[in-house]
Amino acid sequence: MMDGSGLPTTRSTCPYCGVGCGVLLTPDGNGGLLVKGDPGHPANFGKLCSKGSALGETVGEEVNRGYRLRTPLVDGKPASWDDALQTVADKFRAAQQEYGPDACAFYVSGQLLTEDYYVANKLIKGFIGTANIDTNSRLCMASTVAGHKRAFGTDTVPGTYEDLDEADLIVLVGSNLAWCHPVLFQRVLAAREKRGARIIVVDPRRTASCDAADLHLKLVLGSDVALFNDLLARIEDAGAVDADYIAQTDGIAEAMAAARENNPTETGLTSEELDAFAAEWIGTEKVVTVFSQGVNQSTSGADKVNAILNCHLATGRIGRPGLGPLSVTGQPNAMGGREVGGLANMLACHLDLENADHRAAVKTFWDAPEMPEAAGLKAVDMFRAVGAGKIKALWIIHTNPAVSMPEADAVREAIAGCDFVAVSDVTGRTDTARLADVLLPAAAWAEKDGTVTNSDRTISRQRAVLPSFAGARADWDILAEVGRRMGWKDVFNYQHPAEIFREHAALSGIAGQMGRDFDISGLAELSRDEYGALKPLRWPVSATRQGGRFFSEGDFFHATGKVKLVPVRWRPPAAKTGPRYPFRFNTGCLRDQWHTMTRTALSARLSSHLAEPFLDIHPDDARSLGLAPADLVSVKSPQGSAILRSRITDDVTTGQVFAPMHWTGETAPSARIDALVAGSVDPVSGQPESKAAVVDVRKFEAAWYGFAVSL
Ligand SMILES: Nc1nc2c(c(=O)[nH]1)N[C@H]1C(S)=C(S)[C@@H](COP(=O)(O)OP(=O)(O)OC[C@H]3O[C@@H](n4cnc5c(=O)[nH]c(N)nc54)[C@H](O)[C@@H]3O)O[C@H]1N2
Ligand SMILES: Nc1nc2c(c(=O)[nH]1)N[C@H]1C(S)=C(S)[C@@H](COP(=O)(O)OP(=O)(O)OC[C@H]3O[C@@H](n4cnc5c(=O)[nH]c(N)nc54)[C@H](O)[C@@H]3O)O[C@H]1N2
Ligand code: SF4
Ligand SMILES: [Mo]
Repeated sequence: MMDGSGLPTTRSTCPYCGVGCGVLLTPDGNGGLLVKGDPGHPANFGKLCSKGSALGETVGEEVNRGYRLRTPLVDGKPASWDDALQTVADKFRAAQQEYGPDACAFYVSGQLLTEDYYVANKLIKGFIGTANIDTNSRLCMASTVAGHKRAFGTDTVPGTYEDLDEADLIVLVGSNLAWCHPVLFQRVLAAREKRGARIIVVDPRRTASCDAADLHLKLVLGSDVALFNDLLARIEDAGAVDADYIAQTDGIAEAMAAARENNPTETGLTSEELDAFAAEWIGTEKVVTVFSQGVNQSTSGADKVNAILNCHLATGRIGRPGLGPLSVTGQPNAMGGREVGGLANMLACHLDLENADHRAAVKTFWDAPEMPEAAGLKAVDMFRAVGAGKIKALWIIHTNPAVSMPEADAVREAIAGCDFVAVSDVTGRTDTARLADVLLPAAAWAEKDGTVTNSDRTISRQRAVLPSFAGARADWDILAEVGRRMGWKDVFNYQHPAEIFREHAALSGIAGQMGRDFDISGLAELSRDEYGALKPLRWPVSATRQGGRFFSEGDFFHATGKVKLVPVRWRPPAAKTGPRYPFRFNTGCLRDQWHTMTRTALSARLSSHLAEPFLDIHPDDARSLGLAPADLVSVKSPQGSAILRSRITDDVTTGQVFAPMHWTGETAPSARIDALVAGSVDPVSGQPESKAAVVDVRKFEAAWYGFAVSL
């Protein structure tokens, strides 16, 4: 394909959020890229947000200089690939043999491509022999995975993006779609424009998404279960339970009984607000409930998910056009990671680690010597085990846990103190990479080939259009090479990601035969050229089925052949406010930064939006603390402390403060937000409560003034 000026153009996928927008990439001949939205991609039809359209500013010779790794480093010194890879293989082999497989762990990322992820999961579960692989998706999507599995028996997103185009009511729960999934938000706005769709935002703080909302429910942080239980009871009271659909479900009586024990005043909303919400929701057949981190990142995250699903199941509003629950995934391949079984309590292709038949099927397929029988350590427990010296060899790939994990200071110390840590990253300039014993230069986005799955099950290709910088290698290639050097030459003998994709697709066929939802066996015979040319397509892709929606009727994956309503009860966040820590500490993302900023901070344009770490605080609280606008504040929690610039705003309620998560030891050493966050986790999903720490806030009286922000 050529662009207007005759340069060759390649279709690929944006490497940021889970919307999964298609991009058209045109190398400019000087190592740089021109980036445009792909009009032919079903996720974005040519649109891009600020981050996507600034992608060109994050690549190229000039950017790479000083930022990208040039060689592997062993103990901080440049080393050959041969030495570095052999060191990783030897250290993992030694830890496995001396202390047993469970002394090994991988901590990976929802930004890996499916092929990378598949190899990581196969290497550690099938060959090193431990389920100690977890991913930053534990901090992101784990509660949704747990909620889906409890309700559906599988981790299935039932609907599609087209449902947003056809909905009459869109409810955003704990989702700042306008900033975090901007192109989907454009679709929501288009639905409003076209068919008068109404928008309700459920969020304890006012966000950019509220600008377009007909109703903003500023509920008490953590009280979503109370809100949706109230709705469930009212659904029954209004006679809106769908009798035909309910016949295909289990658990309505128990779920309804729990909902009726509910006390909706826990939401802090007025009865008028509760009435208005219920009237809109119950009175509108075509309702899509979109949910994200305000739901997931909570010690009742899985219950929040099921509280939402219960309302859709009770009304039968699922699996049909224009309606249904829609979990929007954060990372570009959060879904792919779930498909390959990248979490410590999953197997592969939506098969279950605890199920002996599933284990046997995967073991045979992989020709694996070992297969763990129990779930491995989930992220928070994994880093605690690292801190306790139980993990002797750790490999961190494509994520920056020394910044993004709760208890971040303790996590940083744990990594620093671990016997052996390998890190794969594109840059050495991260809080985590600086702690590595072996640092491996990974090929970056635009230099590597593979697939990703977005929030609505659409699989798209990412295509290499630039040469690998300074010999950097793709993550799958690094992992496979370590597998070979550990002695498993044949099973990790991949030459091209297409081979890995075909293997994954073939395994999914076995999973499909075992009654699982994730089946892409229709792609198991793709030639390398066909893989090269693969167009975006939605799974499942099997002999009997392609794409579509789930759960309108029939296709249920529990042994009972039914879907489940799960009884859930409200409970408050784990950390309690009190005299020492009087403020609830909410956190989240900004429009123009991506996580720990390793890529977006390369663009001056993106960095100018909100340039320094800040804390939003209500005017009444600011007054009682004697704060003037832009004063520095000292923020302390039982876990740690930070110094931030105050922004006085009634976007937050009194007693609640908000800080963006992005700044790091590299960019603002006194503003490491997750140093303040406790490691409390959801008992079902293991997901940490990243949005509900408790803190004290004081005016920062600087004896000396040394607050530097460098980008
Ligand atoms: N610009 C940008 N976009 C991104 C990212 C990024 O870093 N930058 N990251 C991507 C990733 S990985 C993710 S996971 C997504 C995150 O996308 P979102 O989940 O939309 O974003 P967050 O800002 O984490 O949180 C959403 C909202 O939850 C609210 N909230 C907090 N507690 C509660 C609660 O108890 N109940 C309710 N109802 N709401 C609550 C917060 O006030 C916040 O406005 O964004 C993706 N997109
Ligand atoms: N308090 C608080 N904490 C949070 C959140 C919150 O809302 N509040 N959100 C949580 C969520 S939802 C998420 S998803 C996490 C995200 O947190 P992280 O995953 O830790 O953040 P990233 O900055 O995306 O880290 C990605 C790393 O991969 C590197 N990288 C880029 N490309 C490649 C590549 O091709 N290969 C390799 N090997 N490396 C590459 C980048 O340089 C970077 O160091 O943070 C979580 N932490
Ligand atoms: S909406 Fe997400 S996938 Fe689309 S361009 Fe923006 S960051 Fe990229
Ligand atoms: Mo995320």
